[in-house]
Amino acid sequence: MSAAGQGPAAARSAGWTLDELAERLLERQPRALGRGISLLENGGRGLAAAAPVRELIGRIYPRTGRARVVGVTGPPGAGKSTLVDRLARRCRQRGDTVGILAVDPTSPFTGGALLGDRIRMQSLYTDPGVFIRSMATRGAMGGLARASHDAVDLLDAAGFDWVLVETVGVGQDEVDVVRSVDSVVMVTVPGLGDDIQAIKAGILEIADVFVINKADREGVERTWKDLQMMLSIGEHGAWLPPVLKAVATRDEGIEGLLAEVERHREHLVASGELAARRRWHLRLRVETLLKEQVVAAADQVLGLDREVERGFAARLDPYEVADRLFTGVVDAVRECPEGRGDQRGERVERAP
Ligand SMILES: Nc1nc2c(ncn2[C@@H]2O[C@H](COP(=O)(O)OP(=O)(O)O)[C@@H](O)[C@H]2O)c(=O)[nH]1
Ligand SMILES: [Mg+2]
Repeated sequence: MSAAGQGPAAARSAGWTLDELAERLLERQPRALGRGISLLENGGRGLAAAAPVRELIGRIYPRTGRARVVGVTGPPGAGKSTLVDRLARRCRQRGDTVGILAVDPTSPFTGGALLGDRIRMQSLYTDPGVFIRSMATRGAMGGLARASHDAVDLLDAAGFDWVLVETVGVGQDEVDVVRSVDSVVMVTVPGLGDDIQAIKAGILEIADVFVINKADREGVERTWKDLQMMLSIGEHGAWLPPVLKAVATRDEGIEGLLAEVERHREHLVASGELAARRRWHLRLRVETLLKEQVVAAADQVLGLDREVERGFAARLDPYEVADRLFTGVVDAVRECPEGRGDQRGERVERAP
């Protein structure tokens, strides 16, 4: 970690050093939260670019682990944002603070929805106990998941009692996003037969609570039965995911949903699965970072494009090209451990 007050340019451009940013974040200052998340979004990839993110996370990470982190996922238009809005209000009524991350370009939180929805949600924006931030789906593959995991850490460290993460349950990137949450709420609507097939493919295994929203529409019972059927044949451990009904726009079913989310949380704690899940999430994040680091290092040492070009021209197989790049990284670390920019290199033995 660098000396105090020596924050990198990204933080300094906001007029604050990294230390000042971290301090204000931990005080839950909205401006600092916004800046912090922008930093995570913009500067995460590569070796040099990752430095500010790494330093920021290093400062705030010791304060994480307290928040109840809930993911709300499902197809576009299912009512996720409306549900998140209602859940947040419930939490506020109990005196709890709420951080909301909308990883969804069509979210009313990000201005993508009907005017009425947006106006209704505006009262949350003016509540100092609520912080709302949308994260863009732009950027490189996998980058969104990393940035959103880091952002959850940030809100957690800032001391929000709840962190609600809204995400569209479609692509792998979105599935990865919910791998930072303790409980996954899967939202569906009546009559989406094909949709349930899609759910089956990816999200079913990771959903802890199902909500059939828009229960004011026809076909609720049918969808309810379909889901129950799927769950009865599916694999699940000690926790059988409940299937609830809600009409988010009328605030119906929200208390029940919150109760099930809390019951799930209690189950996670009592069974020891909360720790197991968090350990698993840490593993996935470490793996992702490690891959990024190795790729970035290979690019720095030998040049990824150059080696691929060379391999292509010489008709080398992909294993050969990858081996050469990897060996290049290993050799570079052996020859110049100080070049890694930290003390860990000292333990790397020099090549004979
Ligand atoms: N009829 C009905 N409409 C709803 C319900 N919940 C949300 N909606 C509407 O469905 C639309 C999409 O909701 P939104 O929360 O933006 O869905 P998201 O894309 O999943 O976040 C909005 O116009 C909501 O007002 C519900 O329970 N019943
Ligand atoms: Mg939405």
